Amino acid sequence: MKAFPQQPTYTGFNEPSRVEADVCDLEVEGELPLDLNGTYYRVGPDPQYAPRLGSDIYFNGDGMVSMFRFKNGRVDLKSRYVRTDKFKLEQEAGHALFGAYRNPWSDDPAVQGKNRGTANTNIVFHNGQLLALKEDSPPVAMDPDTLETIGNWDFNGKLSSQTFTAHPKIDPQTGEMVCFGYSATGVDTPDIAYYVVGPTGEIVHEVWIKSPYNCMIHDFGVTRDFVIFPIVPVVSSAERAKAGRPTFGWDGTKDIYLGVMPRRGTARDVRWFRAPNQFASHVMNAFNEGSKVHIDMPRAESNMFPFFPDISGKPFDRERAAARVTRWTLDFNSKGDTFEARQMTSLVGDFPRIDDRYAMESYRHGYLCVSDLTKPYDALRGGSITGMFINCLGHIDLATGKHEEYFVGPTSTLQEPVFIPKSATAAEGEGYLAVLANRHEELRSDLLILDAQRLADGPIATVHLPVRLRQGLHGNWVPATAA
Ligand code: V55
Ligand code: FE
Repeated sequence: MKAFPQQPTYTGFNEPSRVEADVCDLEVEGELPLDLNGTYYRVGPDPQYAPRLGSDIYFNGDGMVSMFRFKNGRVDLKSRYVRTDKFKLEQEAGHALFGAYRNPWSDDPAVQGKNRGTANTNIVFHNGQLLALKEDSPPVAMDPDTLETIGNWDFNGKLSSQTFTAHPKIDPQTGEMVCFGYSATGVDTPDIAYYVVGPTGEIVHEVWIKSPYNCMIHDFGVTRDFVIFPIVPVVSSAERAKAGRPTFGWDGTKDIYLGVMPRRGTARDVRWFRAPNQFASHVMNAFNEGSKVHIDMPRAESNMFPFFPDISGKPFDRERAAARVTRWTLDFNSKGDTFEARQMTSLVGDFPRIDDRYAMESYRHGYLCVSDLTKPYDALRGGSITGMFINCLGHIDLATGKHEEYFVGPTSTLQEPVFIPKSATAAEGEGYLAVLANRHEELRSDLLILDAQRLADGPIATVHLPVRLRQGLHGNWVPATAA
C-alpha cells in the first residue's frame, strides 16, 4: 500500500498502528484488584489506508476496537478492526475509496451511495449485543468474545433513520436503550429520528422531529422522564461539501437550543429552550425533579473543534475553547423559553463520565479528562490530534464543587476514562477508573487502574501494553455478570 503522509495526524504517536493484537496475561505493575471482573471495550480511529485526498481529520479513521478482559487479577488484550462496509471495500481495492469526513461527494464514483460508516466513536453493550458506533451510519454488531464483525444492525429491519448516534443511553433500571439519529434522511438534513429500544432489542417508540438548523448533534441528555437534544451551531452545509470544503463548520452567530420532550412523548410535545451562542458537545448526565430538567455538559464560549473551522473565516480561539462542566436547568412547564446555567467546576476538560448505575438520576460524582496548562509538559512529545491536550484525570464532587486531579506527567497524555463499580451494590463512586495513558516518549500505551475515590494517589495498578493504542474516543465497562 501507499505510505501515509508525513503529517502530524499520521506520525509519531499518531502513526496508524493497523495492528490487530492478541496478548494473553498482560504485564502488571502493582496488583489488579480481584473484584475487577469483566470487560472494558473501547474504540478509536486507526486509518487502514492513506487518505484519498492527501490528508484527513482524525475523526475519519477506521474504527479499531480494543477489549481488556479482567479476571482473577489477570487481564488479556484483544484488538480488531471493525469490518465495516467501507473497510471491506477499501481492503479489496487496496487503497482508500471514501474521501473527506461526512462528504459523500468526495468519494470514488465506484462507492457512490455506499455506507460510509467507520464505527470509530463508541462501543456499547445492549441486549447481549456489542455495537460499534459512528453517528453517520447504523450500528455495526460485533461478537463480544471474539470481536468478529457480525454486520450492520438495523433492529430487525425497524431502524428508519440512515444514522444512529454514538451516544445512546442505557437505562440502568429498565434496560432500555434511548437513542436517536440526526441528519436522519442524509447529510445536511434537519431530521432527527428518536427511538426507545426495549431491553430485548426491539424499537418500542419512534418520533421524528426537525432541528432548528442543520448541525452536528453529537450527544444528548436522558432523564427518567425526559430527553434533551442540545442544538449547537457546528453547522453542516452540502453546498460547502460539494465545493470541497469541510461539511461541518462553526457558526458564531447562531443561538443554541435545548429541545426537550417527554421520553415517551410525540413530536407535538417538544419544547425548544434557547440561549446565546456558545459551545457544548458531550453530556455528563441529566436528571429531572418533576418538570425541572437538569443537563450537565462541558461548556465553552466557542467552538472546541479546530478541524471544523469558523464559517466566517475567524481563526480558532484556543482560550474560548476551554470547557467547564456546567449545569443547565429548565422547567418543562414554564411559559418562557430560557434556561439557567451554573458552572459546576473550575476544571477545564471534556470526555465526562459517571458511575453509569446513576445515569438519568440525581448523582454526585463526575470524572473527566482535564487539560491543566499549569503543569509542566514536553511540547515535542505531548502532541494532540483531538484538539484537546489532556494531561490529568479529574474527579468532581458535584455536591461540594470540590475536585481532585491525577497528573500523568510531562511526556504522557490520557484518553477517556471509564468507571468500574467495585460491585453491583457498591455506593456511588465506590470503584475504579480505567484509563489509557499515551506514552509519547516510548510510543507505547499503559492502562492505568485508579481508585476513583483517591485519584491523587495515582494508579494502584499499571498494565503495560507491548503495543501502542492510538488516541481513542469512547468505551464502556461490561461486568462479567452482564455478559
Ligand atoms: C465526535 C467524534 C466523531 C464524530 C463526531 O465529538 C463527533 C466527537 C470520532 O468521530 O464523527
Ligand atoms: Fe463523543
